[in-house]
This record gives sequence, C-alpha cells and structure tokens, in this order.
Amino acid sequence: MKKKKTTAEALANRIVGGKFSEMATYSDLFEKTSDAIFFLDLDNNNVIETNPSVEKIFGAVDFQNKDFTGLVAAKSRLVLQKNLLALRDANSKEAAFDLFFTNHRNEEIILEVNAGRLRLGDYCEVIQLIGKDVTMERKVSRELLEANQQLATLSSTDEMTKLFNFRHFRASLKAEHERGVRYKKSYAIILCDIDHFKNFNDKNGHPAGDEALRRTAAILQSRSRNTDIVARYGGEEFVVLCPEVDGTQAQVLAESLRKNIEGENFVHGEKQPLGRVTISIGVASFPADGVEPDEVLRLADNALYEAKAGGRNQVRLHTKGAAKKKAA
Ligand code: GH3
Ligand code: MG
Ligand code: MG
Repeated sequence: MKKKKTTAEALANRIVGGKFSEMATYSDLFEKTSDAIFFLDLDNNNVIETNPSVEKIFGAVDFQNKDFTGLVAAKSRLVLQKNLLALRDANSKEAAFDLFFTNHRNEEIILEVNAGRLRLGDYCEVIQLIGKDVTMERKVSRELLEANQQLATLSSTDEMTKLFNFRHFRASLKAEHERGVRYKKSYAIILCDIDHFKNFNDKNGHPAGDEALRRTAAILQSRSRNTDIVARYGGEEFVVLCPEVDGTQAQVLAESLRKNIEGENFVHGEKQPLGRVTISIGVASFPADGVEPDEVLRLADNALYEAKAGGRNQVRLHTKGAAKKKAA
C-alpha cells in the first residue's frame, strides 16, 4: 500500500518544494524566542539591539548603546572580552560560554551564551549573542552539589570530636593500602588510647569526659601532618594513618603526640592515676610488619597492649619479638 503523506510533507512540496525552516523569517524568531538576543557592534561591542526576552529576563535595564563588556559581572568580563576578540577575527565563527550579570534587584542572572557573527543584509555585520537563562538551573545544581558535599562530610565525620570517623578511616586505609601495593610505598598506623579514662569519667562526670575527648582530638589533629588521616577509632581510642612513612618515622610522630598530650593541662588532669591525662600508643607499618591492612591494624593493637602492660603513657613499635611474647 502506498504510504500516505503527512500534511506537512504535502504542504511543503506544494508550496516551494523545500524545508519549512527555510521559509521562517529571522525577525519572528528574534521576537518570539525565550532566549535573550543581543546584537553588538563589531567595532566597539556597543549594544545595537536587544529582543523582547532581554527585558523579560533583566527587567527594565537599558542596554542600548552601552558597552556590553561593562554590563556583565566582573567575573565574566575576561572570558567575554577574550571571546569577542576572537570573534573579530573573521576565521573564528562561534563560541559558547557562560555570562554572569546582576539585575536591578541585585540578583544574579546566568546566561549560557552562544556567540557568533551575523550578516544583516549586504552591508552590515554584527556580533550576535544568544543567551539561555540558566540561573535557576545552575542554582539548583549548585545547591545539590553543596548538599552532597555536606552529606559526604557528615557521613565521614565523628560528631563529637569533628575528626574523621571509623568508617572514613577504614576507607582511607583500604585506599592507602592499594596505593602502597601498587607504588611500593609504606604506610604506618598509630593507635592511641587514653589511659584510665574510665577513672576520668567516674571522678569528673561524662560531660567533662566528653570535653577531654574533644581536646585530645584537637591536639592529635594539630600535631599530625596534613597528609595524615586522624580519626576517632571509637570510645577513647584514636588512630592516625600516616602515608609514606615507615615504622621508625611513625614512632617519632607517635612520641611527639604522646608528649603533647602529657604536656597539656587538662581540666581535672591531676586526678588521674598518673597525675595527668596521658595516652598509650601502638605503632605498626606496612609492609615491614604486616602485608594486609587488617594485619597492620592488629599488630598496632598488639603494640598498644604492650604499651599499656608496660605502665601506660608510652609508645610501642610493633616488633616480631613483642608479637611472639604475646602469643606465648
Ligand atoms: P586503660 O588505661 O586500660 O585504657 O583504661 P580505661 O579506663 O581508659 O579503659 P576502659 O576500656 O576500661 O574504659 C574506657 C572508658 O572510656 C569507658 C567509657 O565510659 C569511656 N568512654 C568511651 N566513649 C566515651 C565518650 O564518648 N564519652 C565519655 N565521656 N566517655 C567515653
Ligand atoms: Mg580503650
Ligand atoms: Mg583507655
């Protein structure tokens, strides 16, 4: 059966034998599109004409005969000037970029702009900017991005101490281990536990205990390197993951952490069995001590146990000897 022609096809053939779009007049588009259209003088960037949508988007702002580069927000000026300059060069045909404006109510307006040269009749050529109003779209995606970042921060942060939480530490350890294996880099784990903390709570109350935890966290954070991951391991235990550090180097950092806590004047510190708030620390490293992350962690925990057994307020580096002694 012969396929029936659509009305549009039939019409097109009947009238001109060409496309409808070729019959549309530019002035119709200029008047009716929801995009803002600006014509700029090719020589000096002055606004020659704007379409009705410009007023709908910007309100009653008078663009006529003004230098367009002076009408955009300062942060857009450079990108605009660069693109206009390129468009003056006849070889450069089109450009797409975002422009920021401030309207008369001091609100930000963002246009996604396509710019190009447009020949009007035989004698005149202008720069045509067609701008889609993406203000709302960009605002929503920015808010979404911020909300996601906030969520990511929340899900990796310990509420009380503002350090990273255990979950983030585990993820960082996994990533650091993979990096270590691939690039043959070492890393170390420093496991810290506040000494006699139950005593601190019993004598001074839970809120005072919380305060001491926050203070300990702040000291550990401020005394570690920027590249270290300092996290609350749980309860009164903290962990520092040190990338590209071996056991001996980590022991030096651990010793400085211990000294800093010991040297801090904690409120109620004098009521602790050692006369001050102190921490015990166990250190182990990859690949010298353990070849799997859980093994390194377990060995750091063993070393911490040794530090406690040795009298507390001290650092123990995991050694094969210590592990054997414990297993015996
Ligand atoms: P050790 O020197 O052997 O580590 O003794 P310790 O008393 O510190 O260890 P223990 O495991 O017996 O007690 C830990 C205490 O830490 C008990 C618990 O109430 C307290 N703790 C854990 N989390 C928190 C917290 O978030 N806030 C407060 N205030 N105390 C906490
Ligand atoms: Mg503990
Ligand atoms: Mg403890």
